[in-house]
Amino acid sequence: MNETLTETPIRAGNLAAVATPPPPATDERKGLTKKEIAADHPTWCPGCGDFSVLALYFKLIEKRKMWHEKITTIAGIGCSSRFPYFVQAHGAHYIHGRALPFASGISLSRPDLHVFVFGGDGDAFSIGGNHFTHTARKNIKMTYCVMDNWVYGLTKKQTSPTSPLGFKSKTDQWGAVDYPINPMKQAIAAGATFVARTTSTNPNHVLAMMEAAMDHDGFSFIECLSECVEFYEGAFDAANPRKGGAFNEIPKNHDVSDELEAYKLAGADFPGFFGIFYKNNKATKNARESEIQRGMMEKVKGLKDWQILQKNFDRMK
Ligand SMILES: Cc1ncc(C[n+]2csc(CCOP(=O)(O)OP(=O)(O)O)c2C)c(N)n1
Ligand code: SF4
Ligand SMILES: [Mg+2]
Repeated sequence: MNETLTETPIRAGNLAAVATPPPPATDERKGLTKKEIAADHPTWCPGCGDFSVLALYFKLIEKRKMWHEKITTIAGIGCSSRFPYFVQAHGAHYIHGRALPFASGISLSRPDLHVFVFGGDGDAFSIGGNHFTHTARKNIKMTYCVMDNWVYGLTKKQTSPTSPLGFKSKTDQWGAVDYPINPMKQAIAAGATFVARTTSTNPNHVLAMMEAAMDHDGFSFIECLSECVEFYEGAFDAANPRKGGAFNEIPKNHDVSDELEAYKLAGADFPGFFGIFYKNNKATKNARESEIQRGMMEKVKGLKDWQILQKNFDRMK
């Protein structure tokens, strides 16, 4: 900021700007308030589960003292993917299913940012299915929260990859005939290094999962059940004690590094378990690539940019 100001001619009108002190060092800055993080008024239907996920994201930002310039919120397309519109920070409402490759570029080039991706079950597992698999196996550092409502909400009720058998929709008028995917199993098998499940009706649990995911150095994936009150009302009542359902946390003695055990827990009938199923600490793509870059920079130490370029061209001959 000060560099720009020194280049600006000082006139009466901009003296105040010159006198403005630089922002304090980051550790002296106060955390953002909800008012400073909230952008547009969310356009979701009243009662949509996505409101709760957004409110908890704001809480996370407040609690963990993140600042606008250090947060990036990425999404694909869908009701849930409208998320970045409502957050006052950098972000992108990107192409349907392509949020993860976009976020990967940000993560790999800006290690100082917290990269969060939000989206729906269709975005993640239909059109984005292949990106989900590859981002997970590469272990690229980011937090991906899929707001799973078991339906395509934005396009008004088509069967999604998580819709249960028999679900009547515009694409399956006689009831869904395809077996649904299990997001926990899918993520574990793909190589995700943090795999958790929560539900928007349990705010404390959502926040706890978001915090743990954010602290994980790698690809952290959260499936958050988030009811579509318009096209799949009551889908998750069986997971909500206030509606007579059961919220069962993962047993305390579960070893999160045990992949097979995590897989078994993921196979429980709905409502299943909630919490962290699986976690391991293998190196991220971010770390592996920066190691290569460090080695390369060492080799070209002292050379000018054009000499490095020439060396590369020579190697291609
Ligand atoms: C390439 C492409 N194909 C299809 C669509 C239409 N489309 C938009 S959102 C969507 C599905 C959204 O479902 P989901 O990801 O579950 O989000 P929700 O609305 O349920 O939150 C589809 C098929 C699109 N926008 N772009
Ligand atoms: S259609 Fe469903 S998912 Fe979309 S905003 Fe409305 S309740 Fe939420
Ligand atoms: Mg959906």
